[in-house]
Amino acid sequence: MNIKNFIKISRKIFLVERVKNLLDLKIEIQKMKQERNAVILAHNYQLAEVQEVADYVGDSFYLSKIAANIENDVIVFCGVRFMAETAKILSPQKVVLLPEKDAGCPLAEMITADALRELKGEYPGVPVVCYVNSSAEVKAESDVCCTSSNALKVVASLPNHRVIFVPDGNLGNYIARQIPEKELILWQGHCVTHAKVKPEDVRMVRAQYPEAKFLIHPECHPAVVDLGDFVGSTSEIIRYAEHSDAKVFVIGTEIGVVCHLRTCLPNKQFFLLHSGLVCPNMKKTRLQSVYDALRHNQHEINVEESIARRAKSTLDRMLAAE
Ligand code: CIZ
Repeated sequence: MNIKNFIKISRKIFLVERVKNLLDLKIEIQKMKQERNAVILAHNYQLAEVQEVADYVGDSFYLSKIAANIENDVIVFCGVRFMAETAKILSPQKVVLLPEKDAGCPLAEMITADALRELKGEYPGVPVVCYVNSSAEVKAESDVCCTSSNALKVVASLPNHRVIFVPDGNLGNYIARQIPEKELILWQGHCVTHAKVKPEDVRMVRAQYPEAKFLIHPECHPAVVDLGDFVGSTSEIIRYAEHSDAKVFVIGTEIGVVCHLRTCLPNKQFFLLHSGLVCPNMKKTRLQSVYDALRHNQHEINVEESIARRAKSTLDRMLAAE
């Protein structure tokens, strides 16, 4: 056998083995799930192999509502730490597992509770809206939480003229521009993945796909957001693509959404706006991590009681605003 054929056959064997492994893992995960009365929640940014075994796939708002209402004993949260923390705060009696313990969110880490307390000291009496991408401690220091799908509604519903918005400066800016009657005090944090997109990228890709609709996430820089045909959260982007008559879309958010759309809407075409739109933290969770989480009860998320109690009020106000 020549070397080329050898490589070809080895690659085939490797792929067959990998598919077999994935199938075996999927079967084992289903068994473990039943045994432990567990539910698997996966964020829209998770790998396809993880989304495929999940009972619910969506954005943090949708998944928070599920976590608050389901009856299972165990929640396996395939996402990043703040999401699993949110699930634990809303469902303290359940075991909440984060399959990859180092799956964090750099945006959430851009503000601490101490820094927020200091900011509140500069603006006494001004309410704080925190984006869901924040730690439990920051939520505990805030008045109401929001996600990208309800941020406008939450901020607009407050009677105050001034509102502190943390930690995403780009999302805050997007909201502020829609409600000029309010003054938003913005923390200048940002999502390091969405921040990679520059306006030149949008112009370049538009020239490549002039017929495409550009669907952009509000975590992108305002100059990028301004060039979109539609701006929305991951779920809103998915909904827009489902209902639009257009056939070609360029997606300005994490690649997981593109994978999801390509699977769900095979008759439409989806392109990623920028090759850097891959969240390394969201991609840490693999099928093997989900299996290990169920098998070895890892990694259990707990939130200190006094923080959880205050953070829950912040989250409950968001859920009640719906
Ligand atoms: O709300 C979420 O889950 C995030 C982080 C983004 C989105 O738009 O879904």
